[in-house]
Amino acid sequence: MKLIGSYTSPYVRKISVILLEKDIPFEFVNDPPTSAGSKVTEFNPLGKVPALLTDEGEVFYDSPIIVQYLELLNIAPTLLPWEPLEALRVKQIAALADGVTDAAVALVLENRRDASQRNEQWLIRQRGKVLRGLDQLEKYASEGQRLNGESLNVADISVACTLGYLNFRHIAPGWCVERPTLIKLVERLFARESFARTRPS
Ligand SMILES: N[C@@H](CCC(=O)N[C@@H](CS)C(=O)NCC(=O)O)C(=O)O
Repeated sequence: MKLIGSYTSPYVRKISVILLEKDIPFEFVNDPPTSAGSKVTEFNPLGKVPALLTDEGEVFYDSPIIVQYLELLNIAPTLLPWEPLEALRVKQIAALADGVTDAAVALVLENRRDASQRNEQWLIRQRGKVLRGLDQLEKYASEGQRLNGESLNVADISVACTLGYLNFRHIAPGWCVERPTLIKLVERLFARESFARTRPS
């Protein structure tokens, strides 16, 4: 199995963490999609990473689809509840975390533009998504059921990758203020080998 990605992408990190947690052997192909000569479009017409190439030659993208594929392999530990509606609720939290990442990526890209060309309304809109998303994630984490529960799941991994990305790119640097449960969650997860081995440098 090959994981096509880049070391700094939080979506790619999510898949790497899941592969490591499940102890599935894989080859990491570092191919930042925006670099000259990238071959990512050969695997994903959208030109985005992650893309997963199976040993049978099939390609899966984007990250929630890859997560679903890896769960279908029935390799322990299972990272979604067995009951379909409960699994959907966990996936919704993972989607919320991905949405916060999407907004954070949009902020990073907009901030790279010349200050005179930045769209302030757009920046405010993206910051709103990040902050409201984090507030909702803090609520889920405090409930301790579908996020921050007893056994590791896809929502935990997605949220930790999102928060790792916020730290890495210095987006919403005060996110931990008044979000104590999220802090505890990421401290616990960042201590795992799967997260230590995939930390963006
Ligand atoms: N929804 C996608 C998002 C993937 C994504 O946006 N990846 C970024 C890297 S962080 C990318 O490949 N960007 C290149 C581009 O948008 O052309 C997923 O979950 O896989």
